[in-house]
Amino acid sequence: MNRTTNAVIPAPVDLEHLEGTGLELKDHLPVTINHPAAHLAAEYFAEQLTVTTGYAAKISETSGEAAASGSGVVLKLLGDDYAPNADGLPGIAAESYQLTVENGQATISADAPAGLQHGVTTLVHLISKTEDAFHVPAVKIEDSPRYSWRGLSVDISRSFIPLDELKEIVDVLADLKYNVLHLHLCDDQGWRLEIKAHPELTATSGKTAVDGGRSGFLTQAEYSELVQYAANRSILTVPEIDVPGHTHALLHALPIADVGRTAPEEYTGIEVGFSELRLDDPTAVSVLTDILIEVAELTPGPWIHIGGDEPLVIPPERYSDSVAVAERLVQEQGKKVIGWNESVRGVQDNNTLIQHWDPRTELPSLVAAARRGHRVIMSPATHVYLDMKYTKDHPFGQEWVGYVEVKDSYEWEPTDNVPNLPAEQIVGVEAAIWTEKIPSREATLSMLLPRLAPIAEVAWSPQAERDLDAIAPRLAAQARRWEGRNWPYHPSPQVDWDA
Ligand code: TNX
Repeated sequence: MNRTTNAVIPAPVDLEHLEGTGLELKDHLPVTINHPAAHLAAEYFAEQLTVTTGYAAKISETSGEAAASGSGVVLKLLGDDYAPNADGLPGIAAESYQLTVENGQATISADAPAGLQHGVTTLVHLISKTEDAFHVPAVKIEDSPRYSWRGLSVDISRSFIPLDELKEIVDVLADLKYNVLHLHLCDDQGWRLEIKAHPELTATSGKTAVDGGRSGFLTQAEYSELVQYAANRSILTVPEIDVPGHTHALLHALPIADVGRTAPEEYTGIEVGFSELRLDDPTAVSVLTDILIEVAELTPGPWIHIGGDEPLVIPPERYSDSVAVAERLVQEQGKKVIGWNESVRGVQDNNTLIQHWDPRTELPSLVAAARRGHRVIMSPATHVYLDMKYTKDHPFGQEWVGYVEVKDSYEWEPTDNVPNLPAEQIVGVEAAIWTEKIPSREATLSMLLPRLAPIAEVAWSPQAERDLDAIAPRLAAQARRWEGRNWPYHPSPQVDWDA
């Protein structure tokens, strides 16, 4: 078998090899679209074609049913309603696509632009180099995602990640059909989003980071540029303003330390759970409101994440009340709420989404919350915390939950990760990268890759007995493309990268 004929990650629902010739790629490859709304996907393909092969694409639009003749790529948009669903996502039907490659032509059809984008991504994954030509084999693929929410949470507080690198992470996400970029914008060690009502937040806490590492912040213009860049790749941005804990950087920057539980010195260590913004205090509530007004205005998607994790020093009742306040303040800005596990102790609205992360605690309360109607994002640290070291001697990352090798990120099943959690309440899967011990672009990308690929498959592909052998050869094939794109990955010994 030519493994490159089946190199696609995440694995499609159905892939059938066809007789006959596939598609030979060449410079000025014709790409024909049937509708202006297919243009973004065509441009995305053109970009990927160039980075993969060096060839340019020639995009043209034909009206109605007319399809291009001769050799090339045809994108057919079949539907006309592309409005996002109530979660701000395209939804399963809109992300589905069909791809046929046969006799010199690749045809992708989908109801919505998101489906076309996934189709062209699959086409790019199928490209293989034979001697000196680039070739796509003859195949027929029918594909649609298992879960509608497939995300990555990125901590830019502990170590800052500048706009260009965040865009690169978005490129990696798009390449694996992820559709949510969750930004952890503030924590004890740094504040990373410009807030016009309180410029001190970034003027002071934009300058700090763990261990004097990478600091900085996103201006509002940069944040909007990132949100748009992601949206152009069918990726929704979810900002997180973590309260009431993880708030030392805010308390350090603003003269309201008396409504906090920590001293005003900067904090650059990696302890968690020691800070508190007192949301029983009107000044603190008004500052948080100012912040949420701007975050809501800047964010087209429906969600704001309120964090709520690790309230280790906060009296239980005050913690629950604070979470309820934060939930209400976000809703007052017209947004829906997400909180980490612990927030189930305070949230009032069953529509609030709960993000499961901690395998050690909160499991019964999480199950109870799901039974009350809360939907759940699955981010079990043991499988999807990509700040965990691969092995003991790995130079980057932490190990509080253990080591997360490629196999661990692949061989797990969202529906049986938390005993008794009703499967129908699971909205999807989100990986996370915390940056206490991830100080550079190289470190970040090599923690993400390859592990983001198996996790993408858990979230996208049909439920299956997963074992590493099923994905290892495809990881090796995709790694060639990662090299071509200068995306560093960790060459885990669990995979034969020369296969
Ligand atoms: C737990 S995950 C945290 C973060 C840390 C992370 C390190 C979560 C909701 N809280 O504050 O950065 O562990 O792995």
